[in-house]
Amino acid sequence: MNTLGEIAEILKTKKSAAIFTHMRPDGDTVGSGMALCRALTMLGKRCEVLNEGELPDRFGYLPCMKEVRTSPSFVPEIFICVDTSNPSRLGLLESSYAVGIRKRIPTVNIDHHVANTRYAQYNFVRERASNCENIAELVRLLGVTPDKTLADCLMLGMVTDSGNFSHGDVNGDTFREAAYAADFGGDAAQAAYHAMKKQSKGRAALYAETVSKLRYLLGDRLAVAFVPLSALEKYGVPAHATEGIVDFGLSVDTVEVSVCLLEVKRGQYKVSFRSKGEVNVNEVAGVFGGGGHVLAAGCTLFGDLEEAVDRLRYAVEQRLS
Ligand SMILES: [Mn+2]
Repeated sequence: MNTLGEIAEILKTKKSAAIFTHMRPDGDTVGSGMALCRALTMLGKRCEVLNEGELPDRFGYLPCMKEVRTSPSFVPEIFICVDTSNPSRLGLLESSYAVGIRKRIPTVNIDHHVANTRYAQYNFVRERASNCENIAELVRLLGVTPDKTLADCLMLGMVTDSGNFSHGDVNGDTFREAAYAADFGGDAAQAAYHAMKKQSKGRAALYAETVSKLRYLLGDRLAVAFVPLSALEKYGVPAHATEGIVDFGLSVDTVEVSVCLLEVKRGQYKVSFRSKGEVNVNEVAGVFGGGGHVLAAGCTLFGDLEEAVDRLRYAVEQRLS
């Protein structure tokens, strides 16, 4: 492992960088990427942020997000992955990353996921409510004074990954870094509305239908939500509109673990987990080849829905006291 100070010194010696963000991008990965890109650009370096696909509209309130590209436009002196626990999380960009390694482009990994595999040449992994807290510290170590755009990018990641400062892993550092971003113009209220709360009528209807069909297992300690492909079609919403549904189950007082299964194609489900703390859902997701954090994780399951629910129920049951 390296220190952020060492990584700052390495970045200062490079004239250009490509910043990789993870698939199904969230506010923390794009916030980390754009904030760091802006800092490096202010230092006179050529820099771009990459993501495998188009960004969700909810990040569009920050005009700089339009600059995120789906493929590299130049060969940089260094690769930086942010908020990405392993290279397969880069999705379609994993091959670009692998080509760079073959060309001996040095790699940096800056992340906050407990399951991070330390896959780069230079690694900084520190568990925090958001990776943007790590990036805020790096920005200071780079000697950059944030402008409003940079501060808004940091705030986006901190607000979204901390559940609007409500998750169990929020600590003093979260608030200190949020205060730092706010001091330079980062708008927390705007981030919370545009990136978290705002929804279309279709999404509101999908949400209402899904939570009305919530199932309770293991003596009401496990909540299971299911979103079939047909529901996305019925309400005309994209798959990422299901984000947040898993949090509803956890709000029920008896529930320790909440799960949401999103049917991505016939017989294949993207599974999201949330825990109140008794169960380490990073471990539960790990049983099925996934991972994430102690309180929030994900994996993919295949096969019949009822069998998938049974496997999840068993894995959670083993970890409930
Ligand atoms: Mn994150």
